Amino acid sequence: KLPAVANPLAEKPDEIASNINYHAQYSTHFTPFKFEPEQAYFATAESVRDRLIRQWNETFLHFHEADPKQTYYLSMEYLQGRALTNAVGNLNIQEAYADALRKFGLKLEEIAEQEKDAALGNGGLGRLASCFLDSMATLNLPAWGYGLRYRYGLFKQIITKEGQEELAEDWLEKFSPWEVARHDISYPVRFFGHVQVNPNGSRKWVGGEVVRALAYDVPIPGYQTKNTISLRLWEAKASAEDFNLFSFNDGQHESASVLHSRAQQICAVLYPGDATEDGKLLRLKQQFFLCSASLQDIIFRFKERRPGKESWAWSEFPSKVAVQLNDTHPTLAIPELMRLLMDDEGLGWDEAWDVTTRTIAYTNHTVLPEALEKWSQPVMWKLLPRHMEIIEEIDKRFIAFISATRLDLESKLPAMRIMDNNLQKPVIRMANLCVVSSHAVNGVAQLHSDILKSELFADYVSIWPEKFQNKTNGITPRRWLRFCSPELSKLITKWLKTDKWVTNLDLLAGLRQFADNEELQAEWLSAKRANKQRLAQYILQVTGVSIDPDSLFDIQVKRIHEYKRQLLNILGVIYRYKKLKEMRPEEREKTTPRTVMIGGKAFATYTNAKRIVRLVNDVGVVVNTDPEVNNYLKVVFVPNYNVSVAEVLIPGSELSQHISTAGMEASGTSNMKFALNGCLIIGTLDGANVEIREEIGQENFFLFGATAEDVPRLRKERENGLFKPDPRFEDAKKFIRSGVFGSYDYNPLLESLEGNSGYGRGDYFLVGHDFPAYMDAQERVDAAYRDRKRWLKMSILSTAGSGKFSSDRTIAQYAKEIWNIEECRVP
Ligand code: 26R
Repeated sequence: KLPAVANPLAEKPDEIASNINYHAQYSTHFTPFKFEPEQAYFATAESVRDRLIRQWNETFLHFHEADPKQTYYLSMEYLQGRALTNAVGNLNIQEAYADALRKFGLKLEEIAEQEKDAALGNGGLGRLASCFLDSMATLNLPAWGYGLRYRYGLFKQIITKEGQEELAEDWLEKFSPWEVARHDISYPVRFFGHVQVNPNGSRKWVGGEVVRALAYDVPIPGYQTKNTISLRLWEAKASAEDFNLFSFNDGQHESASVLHSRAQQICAVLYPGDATEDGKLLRLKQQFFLCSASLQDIIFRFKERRPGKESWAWSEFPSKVAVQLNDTHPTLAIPELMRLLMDDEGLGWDEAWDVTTRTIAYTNHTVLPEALEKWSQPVMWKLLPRHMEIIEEIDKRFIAFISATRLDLESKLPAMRIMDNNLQKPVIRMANLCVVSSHAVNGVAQLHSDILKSELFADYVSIWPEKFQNKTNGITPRRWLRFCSPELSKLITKWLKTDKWVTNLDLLAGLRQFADNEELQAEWLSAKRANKQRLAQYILQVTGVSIDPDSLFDIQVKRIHEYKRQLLNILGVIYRYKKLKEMRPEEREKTTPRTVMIGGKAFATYTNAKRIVRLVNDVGVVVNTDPEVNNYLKVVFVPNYNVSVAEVLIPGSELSQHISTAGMEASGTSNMKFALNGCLIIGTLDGANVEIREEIGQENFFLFGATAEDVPRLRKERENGLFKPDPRFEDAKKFIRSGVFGSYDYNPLLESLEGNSGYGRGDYFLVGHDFPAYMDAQERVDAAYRDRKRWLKMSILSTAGSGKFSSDRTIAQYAKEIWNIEECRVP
């Protein structure tokens, strides 16, 4: 029997159930004779999507009519995770949808589990972009995101006896209900070709290959507001003219469609390996594709909102458009905007330069030398000849500017220039291009921004001191507390007597006054306990290891990298295991039982990172099956860490590790998520840890290790043979070498900790130096955990002190201090 005509904005569970039923029968790719969780998920998602589309259209129309200055966030990465729980939560229809699904005998939370993560990003930088979109929408800001629609996102990680294996993650296998294909919106993007000089001296880029960029819009709802913004993802498609019908029909199937398959490669994968020249070229193509399509779209909209004008007041462009570059990955937006303004719109250099620099702003996310992008000049000349001319001109003018105004800086010029011509391989330094061409440059935590000013960009600071800013990162409290921990959220709302904290996170400070309250502590304990149980269930399900919810849950989850020092963590675990083995049973009884969970993906070609994954797994196998010890210690490698796994891990955590070598982690954002969820931090004075410790109080933070200031001196001392390792550190390494954890050869990994100098050798990351301080801090953790009241108080104070780390605060600062945009609320 057919259902009544659906009302997409239905409020009543009965009507919603009927909408879901309608979609199950008419919208999805599934047979209507089955209504299992997967079909239920798609039908529910499509029903929710109807609402999103309505709001998103209203938002677009409102922006169009109000014509405010608008921000465009350009990012090669977005780690959106799942959308369903977030959408019904933000739209405030969670209860109604849960009720509706109950009518089918289904649970909303279980249905939500069916969704695949959209993992169009690698780690911190991509997840930050996604948190920012949530805040832009929630703050009713006229702002959009632009990105690429990768066919395959971040790989799926499988853990075997040999360590990590990578599989393609087919997130679009059964289509995504959260994107709207915009067949009406597409732009041509050119590659290769040459520059044509016209008789009047103007220049034009012609020839080469042209692919089309097609828009897919992902609606991003704000929390309890009508405003629903857009994440516009581009997909590459060849044009029909590029298909050689004649040769195809003649049987030359491959060669006839070569341009088609070449176009498809552009958005095939996130971060194509760049070990080969072809890989590098493809990555560069991706970057330009994003920049060119987005800027054409931005300029189209600028014109569209000024109908009837023949010549545009381009000097007004920066008062209507702000473009934020998420790291240097979209740097080509700079020469592309220059090109569009000069070659297509006829502006002169000075006018185009003024518009460009007032439009563009740049965020730096890392100081690691190997992550600072440098593109080969010959490759750029081939792929983007006109952009190369423009970049050379910017470089030339920068040199002239320094020579004319700052003779004192001339000796610094070789390092400050955009072009690096002194190598065998001439390259373009993308960060330098960004600094020279942006009106604002920011770091992502106070310490990081200070390091940018005193080191990486020090020479520029004396020219443009006002350009350099800090915008400490933040996280969305919707996904990272309100929705991932409903238990704790309910409690917080009860004790604060308001749920306004969800959009005004500073209100959490109101919990401080109850930190000692026994009633709150008891409720806090039971909420955390429920989350721990859920986490234990999950671990059992994905690893087969059963963990004890009465033990201390200690978690380190992030990309595996030597500077993040998962090796320090596991060496500490190994030392703990060795000590436990040496103890008499009565002594063991007195220790604090721990479950150590480590998770994260290693870049596929990063050998030492992969060895670390394997070591953690090997240690787990031995420890977890050792009957003498496994009541006091368990070690689990959590496979395939991603956004949805984080949503289970973080609420159930009690201690989390943020232990990078000081000065190397730009900010970190999971540290904020853990603290917000009442998890204590053991960490170094690095990135945002510094500010988290300030906010929650030093007595509630387990601090250890060298400071960023100490690091260069300590490395020098080491080089000069002045480092004396702690016996505990030597013991831990010896224990691995003894073969207790299997026969795999860990010597190459351990050798990175030996010797006197060199990146990846000579203990560049100071694991040995910080080891004793780390072990001492771990002892303080054990003692604190044994005092339940004290621990609960610290936990409550962590949450209470996390207000600053809302991405709403971060985005409000970007809006005011960089973008100069204001709220544009849909009535
Ligand atoms: C160019 C290529 C080698 C590359 C380098 C680095 C590609 C991607 C990256 C990712 C980096 C830039 C990243 O994710 N940085 C992280 O940004 C987070 C958000 O600001 C920080 O919290 C985190 O400290 C930082 O490592």
